[in-house]
Amino acid sequence: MEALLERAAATGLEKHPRKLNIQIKYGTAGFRTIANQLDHVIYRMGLLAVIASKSRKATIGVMITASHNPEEDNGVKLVDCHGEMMPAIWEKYATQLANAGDDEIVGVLRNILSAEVKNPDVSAKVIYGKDTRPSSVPLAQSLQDGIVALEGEYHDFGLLSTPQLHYLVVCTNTNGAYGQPTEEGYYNKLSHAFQALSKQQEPTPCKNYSRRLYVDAANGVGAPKLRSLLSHLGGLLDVQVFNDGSEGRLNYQCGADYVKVQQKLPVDMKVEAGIRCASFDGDADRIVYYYIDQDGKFNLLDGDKIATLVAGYLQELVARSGINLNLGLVQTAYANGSSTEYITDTLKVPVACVPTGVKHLHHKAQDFDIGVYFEANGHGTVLFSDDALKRIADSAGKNSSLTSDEKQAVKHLSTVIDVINQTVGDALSDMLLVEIILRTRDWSPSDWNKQYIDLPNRQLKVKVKDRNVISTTDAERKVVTPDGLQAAIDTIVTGYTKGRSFVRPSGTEDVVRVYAEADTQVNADKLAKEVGNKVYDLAGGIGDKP
Ligand code: G16
Repeated sequence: MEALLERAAATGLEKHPRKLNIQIKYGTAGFRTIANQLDHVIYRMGLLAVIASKSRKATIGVMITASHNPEEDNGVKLVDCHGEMMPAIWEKYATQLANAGDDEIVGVLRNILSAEVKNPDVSAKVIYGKDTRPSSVPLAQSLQDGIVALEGEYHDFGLLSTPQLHYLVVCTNTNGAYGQPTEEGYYNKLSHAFQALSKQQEPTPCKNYSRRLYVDAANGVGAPKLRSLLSHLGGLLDVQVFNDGSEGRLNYQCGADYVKVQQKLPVDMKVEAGIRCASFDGDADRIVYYYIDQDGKFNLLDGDKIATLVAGYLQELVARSGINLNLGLVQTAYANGSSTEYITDTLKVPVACVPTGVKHLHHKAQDFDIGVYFEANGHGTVLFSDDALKRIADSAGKNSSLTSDEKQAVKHLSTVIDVINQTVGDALSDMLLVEIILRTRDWSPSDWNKQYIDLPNRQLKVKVKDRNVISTTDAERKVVTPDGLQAAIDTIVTGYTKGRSFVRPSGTEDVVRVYAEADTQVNADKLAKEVGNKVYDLAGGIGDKP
């Protein structure tokens, strides 16, 4: 192995040297920065993925994407053998390896191997995919070079959405028990379940729900993947795709992040009142919905609204099925205060708050038989524990002892599981889930929206010299450093009715994020600005003040 490590380091030095002495950190969703700084990082992630595969004795996934970031950025994240993010210790290894000098690589690799791998001779397999950024093509080659350098086996799946890669990792490692480990297998699993659910509901005529949906694909990989999915749906949805990448730039004035943060329509999307619209992000792992009402007003149905829709539906199915399953919902500090109140007081579903990032939400959702998790930005899914799956399957098996309503509920429940990509938040799968629920409820977007009224809110980004001077606690709701910032935020917030605000360093962009909500939009905007200015003053702001 030692000779292999030496050779891998030599290949790195020759073909993928570390050209800039810039430190990079494995953040919320892997490494993300300007694409031209990532060549050596991605080569080294190829090396690390091989070691991770040897450690797990299973297939590891790697996704090349910077998701919602601008087109000139790129990124890489590793997907562990169960389809989850890598544990914290591996994030530490990734950071060490990415920042090591070219002459230090062998030492770092040797340490990781000795800590994590019992038998270095065991074979390794890595599967990977990439988004539509032009820089993803050469970076995928760098990754492949890294895998090959440590003699790992690889499968290049080409263009994929991030959730498709997670799905493929799980299918591969469960030998097909979760689904066929192919892109076609993914479409088949989702579409068969969607069609079955639609049939189970027939012949209920819909007065308010319409099959018509406009989707903004952020000029990203979601566009071709959505079209492939639609070709499997037998016309059950009538979808018009906007921002499909044929003209505009990735995520530029479009996509889930733009629509959520700006609270307005993507550019170039002409929308008639009442039409249900959705936006994906650049790698199709997030979705938000919205519509224009009869007064011409834009209405956002974000991750919180999706979470409450899904939790309410599943809770009802569970109750009707007579199976004793506990259902919980996981949010982050960005969740609108009204959504948390609605979940707690109206749905009466237990709700937990965790720090931003899929790994935190996914992990917490595993505490429940059925764990629904969603970030307000539209990233989320539903997890069913093994025990819950078994009990639902058992119930479906003893069909004859159930009432007809119980039978129907169990049937819906066991079918809806397959519409959901449990491996990670997935715009395509979430879209199908939302559509099936809206159709079941016969709800228009405004029927959905009026379940609770969002508190007006605003998000801002503040540029600072070093965003790591801000540290937080209490699921990111309180600042620990720099000194005096939290006290200042507390004082500002007391001046606003229903005021709430927090700040945190982003893990995907070089900014500090500010969130504020209050009784009116004017006040939410004012509060965000005041807090943003405080961040600028106390945390080393640079450039324009908010
Ligand atoms: C990633 C993560 C999300 C997170 C988002 C923003 O999303 O997967 O969990 O909410 O980044 O993170 P931050 O506020 O730390 O920049 P995506 O869609 O960009 O992969």
